[in-house]
Amino acid sequence: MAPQKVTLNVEGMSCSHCSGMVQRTLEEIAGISNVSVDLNGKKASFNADNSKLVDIAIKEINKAGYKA
Ligand SMILES: [Cu+2]
Repeated sequence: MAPQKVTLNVEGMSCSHCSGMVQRTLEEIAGISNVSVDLNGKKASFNADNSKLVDIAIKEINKAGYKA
């Protein structure tokens, strides 16, 4: 199965520190790759090996203090 390309809206990022946090949070999740975070566009994009990882990504972003 090919990884699915996912884009999430992320609220609460106000500077490059914030987008860096979201970036690292996503990169730490096994099965998620090609992470890119768009601070100005308030989006995070990545490849997910399965759809469960999308729920995990949302949970982890929210846990880090941002709103996906
Ligand atoms: Cu910040």
